[in-house]
Amino acid sequence: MQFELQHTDPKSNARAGVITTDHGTIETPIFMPVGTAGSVKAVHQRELKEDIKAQIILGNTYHLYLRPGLNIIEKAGGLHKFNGWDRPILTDSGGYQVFSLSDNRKLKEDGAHFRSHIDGSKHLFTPENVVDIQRIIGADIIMAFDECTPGTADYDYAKQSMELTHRWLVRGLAHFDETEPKYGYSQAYFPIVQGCVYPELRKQSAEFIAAQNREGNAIGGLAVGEPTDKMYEMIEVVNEILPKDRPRYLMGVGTPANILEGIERGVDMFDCVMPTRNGRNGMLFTSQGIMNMKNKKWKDDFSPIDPAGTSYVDSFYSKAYLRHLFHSQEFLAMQIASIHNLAFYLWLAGEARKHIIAGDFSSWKPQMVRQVSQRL
Ligand code: PRF
Repeated sequence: MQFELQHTDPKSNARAGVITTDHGTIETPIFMPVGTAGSVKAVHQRELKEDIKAQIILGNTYHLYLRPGLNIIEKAGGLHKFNGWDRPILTDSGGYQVFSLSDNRKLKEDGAHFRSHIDGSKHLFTPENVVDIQRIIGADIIMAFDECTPGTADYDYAKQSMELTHRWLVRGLAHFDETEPKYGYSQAYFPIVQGCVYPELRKQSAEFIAAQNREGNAIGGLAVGEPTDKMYEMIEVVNEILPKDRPRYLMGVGTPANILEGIERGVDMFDCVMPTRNGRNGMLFTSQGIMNMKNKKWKDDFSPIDPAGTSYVDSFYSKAYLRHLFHSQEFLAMQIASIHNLAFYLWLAGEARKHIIAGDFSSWKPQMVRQVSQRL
């Protein structure tokens, strides 16, 4: 994997670059749709490519390991072959999902012990075996095994948790460096900064992560219950330290406004379930603001879903029709909303990139933050 930094905004830390992987290039800043179980929910791969213009998608170690299981994925020749997505894939390492989904989880020095949320079976994730699993899945970008410290943790807990994440990182990296990709293309390993809302811990963690000198770096443990301005402050502290010539990935963030604020502070990659999960619930993000499609207000509004939208669903379907689909609990409602929201998120990252390159990001961003945050 390579990263070429193309432009830096003169008035902020926003950057435009290109990541090159063996499955193709990614223009940054980028939003990565979440495909937890190897599928971006309610969206075909063809729509992901042609309508949404996704350049990379996410998969989850936790879900894929439990179901369909590694035998099937390896037999298929990796996740790209299994799901038909031939562009880059990044997989999260499982630690975060163990904590949000599994039953009976316990963190110990060796790793995370847990029971499957599907059938109650017992499992252990370690920094080493999540490398093996992500090698078998065949992700282009493999994530380190970390503990995502809750945003409300006290200093002592946050410090111990960060130190555990660092010890796990050293083990994971050693194992990564002594193992090989399975399918002939290369895989990168991104370490993850933790440290909760404590600037001195974030600094320590960013220094530790930067010293590993990997192809890219991630910022974890944000958007997990801390105030939004704390999140922005922590991104600033960390990005002071993370190397400028490597991509920076802010995990699990966020709203359209969060993404623009992250870009301004030097983040290159984002993922979030919001466009798909909230979309399936009737929430549409647009360049003019946020719409709840279940609202009575749209019942006889036959105008296009989003006249400024870039995907075909935006002009093909009306607001009134989409509202009707949601009220009738039609599957098509979720498909339309997911395609629209993802296309909008990709458009927003692409516009940010254009404005960084044009040199007017700093004047474009504040008015865009206002627009995308309005309730329509
Ligand atoms: N760690 C990992 N995955 C994550 C996070 C994290 O801290 C977050 C936090 N926003 C989302 N996904 N491994």
